[in-house]
Amino acid sequence: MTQAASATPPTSAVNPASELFLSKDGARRMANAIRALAMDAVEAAKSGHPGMPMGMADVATVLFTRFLKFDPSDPAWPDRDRFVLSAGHGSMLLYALLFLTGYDGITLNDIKRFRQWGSPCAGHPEYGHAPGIETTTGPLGQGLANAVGMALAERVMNARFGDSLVDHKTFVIASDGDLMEGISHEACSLAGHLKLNRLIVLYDDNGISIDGSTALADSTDALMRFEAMGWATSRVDGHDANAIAAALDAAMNSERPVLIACKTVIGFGAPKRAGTSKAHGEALGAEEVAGARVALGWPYPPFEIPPELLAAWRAAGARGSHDRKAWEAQLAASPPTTRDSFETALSAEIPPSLGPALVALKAKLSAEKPSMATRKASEMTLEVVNAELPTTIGGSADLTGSNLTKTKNDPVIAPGHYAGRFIHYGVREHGMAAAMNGIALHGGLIPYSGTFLVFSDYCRPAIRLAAIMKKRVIHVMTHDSIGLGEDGPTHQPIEHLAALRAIPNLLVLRPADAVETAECWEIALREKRRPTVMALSRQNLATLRVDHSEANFSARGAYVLRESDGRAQVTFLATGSEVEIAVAARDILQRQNIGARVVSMPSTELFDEQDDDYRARTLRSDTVKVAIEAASPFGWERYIGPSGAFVGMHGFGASAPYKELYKGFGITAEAAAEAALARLKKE
Ligand SMILES: Cc1ncc(C[n+]2csc(CCOP(=O)(O)OP(=O)(O)O)c2C)c(N)n1
Repeated sequence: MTQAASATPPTSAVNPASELFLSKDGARRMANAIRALAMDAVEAAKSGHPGMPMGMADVATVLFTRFLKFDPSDPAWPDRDRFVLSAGHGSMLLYALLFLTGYDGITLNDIKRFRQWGSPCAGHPEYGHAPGIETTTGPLGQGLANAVGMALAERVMNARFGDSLVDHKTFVIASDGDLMEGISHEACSLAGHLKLNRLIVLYDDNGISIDGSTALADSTDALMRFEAMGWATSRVDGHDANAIAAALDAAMNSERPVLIACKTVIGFGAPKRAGTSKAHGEALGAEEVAGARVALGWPYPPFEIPPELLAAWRAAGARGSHDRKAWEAQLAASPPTTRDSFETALSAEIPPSLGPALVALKAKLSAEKPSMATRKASEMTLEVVNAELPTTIGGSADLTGSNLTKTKNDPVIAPGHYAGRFIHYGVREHGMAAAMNGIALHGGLIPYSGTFLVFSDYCRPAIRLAAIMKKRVIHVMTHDSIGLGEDGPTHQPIEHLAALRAIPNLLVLRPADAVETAECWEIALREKRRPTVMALSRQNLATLRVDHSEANFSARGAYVLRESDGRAQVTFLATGSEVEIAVAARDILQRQNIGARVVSMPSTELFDEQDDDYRARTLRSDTVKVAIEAASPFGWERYIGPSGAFVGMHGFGASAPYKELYKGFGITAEAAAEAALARLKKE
């Protein structure tokens, strides 16, 4: 660390440094500190994106020094404004801001190690790497859609807890690429509809993307587009601090979400590369960096920030401390019940009452043995869950009546009315999944929502990010196989379970009956550090767990549902709707005095996490294994081994009543029993 930057000036020494950022020239010099750090860090790493931070430095400086409500000494302050750098490739902008304003998590040394192993300054901002990084960005459009979820969560929490505890904004820096991505349409039209007026997007309108001018591929009038979606818009010179401040001032009291198109020059200051795509994503090179130093009037060596500028930045960082303390006093003075429920919501804990309530539901289901679709069982479970857990917030991408995610007393969230618990996301699966990530990131709420499992493909990029970020986001995905019937192959998921199981840190739960469904909900809600996809049937399924037990068997991922009578020779492994087929196949073999057992496997991930002994006892290597799942065989080899059999789908489905489909595709108890017998004969 250099001398100049290592010394954090004591607050007393920060003589009205704010003078500096209030003057146009001072703001430019402060912005140049961002520019210098960005180009030097990219230069040191020999990789990265200098253009965007250099272009948006003036905008970011105005935002962070004069508008954003934050306190680096308490980065998790619940009522802070959220800042999302949606154009995550410009990550050095964020790292520079976090360092300059005084967050502990990013040091100058970290910046010097930009993009290196172990540095929090990763290529793209990664949630959890350092305080102040509100979300993981990089896949364009995701951050913007996360921000919609954050802004919605803010309004919902505000409706619950009032202005004194929840009253903040969500700011976004988004690029041309963010706006070109389809997800921006989904998320931003929802934000416009819901009148999320505390969402303010600073659009880096530099007209450049990787291939060159954006005019190569796009001629949209972004302002007209956003106005049509119900946003307020304005246009400013993104290098004029006063104009930026005036636009932000106007945005602060908008009744609609706001898009401010900031006309900027990518790579501002770089003599040859500024304004060209050459500034976008590679180190500028020694000569260009030296030229930029001259053009910007920045005579300092790499990574050196002159003390008066650092002091001014730290003063900007210290601005929020007073508000934060006042907020803390307000929280302390709130009625104990309000404070309690606010803190409980933020703690993300599940109330102790939930366990017994779900056990009671399981007991009822085991006793009544309904024939019930697991989507219906999920609805029943949600009635219990939502009564115990005020923090859940449901929704559906226009399939509410199919997903059954709306419980009886869920009021709907509507424009200007945020005291509800259910979000009609519209036909916007991708926007929904990303907004759910934003809701989870905001804190205080547990988002769950629904679509058909086949449309998990439309949600996948956001689900993947939830998994990377380790956030509890629960996707209720119904119509989980050919069992949905007549809608045919476009709607019948085949490869989706395998594809979702391939995402690290994602739980895929496919319960076999109503009891397992209750168990799976409990698992998903207790998983504080990973998202869940719940794959649920459209068709009715028999209750197989008829002997009540308090224990959550599904939590082990797989368990023996039916033991064999006599010596076990065959193990059927199945998930979801195919477990009842496995039970029937077992009965066929048992009638022939062949000992067969059934393992229900609601989650391969949870099963893989069990100890060797449990897995060996469950799978039994001395038995022939037959897996039954109405989906792709991909991945089942590891459980059935080379001599096992798979009964399932080997291509796309078809349009017909579901019972005929199961017969037509050979997913029957008879076929499974025959597969087992054929394997036994070979032995
Ligand atoms: C979904 C997605 N597609 C592609 C990319 C690769 N990529 C990174 S930046 C970029 C476009 C750059 O243009 P713009 O968004 O205008 O950023 P700027 O050049 O202004 O920095 C692309 C295609 C990505 N990060 N995410």
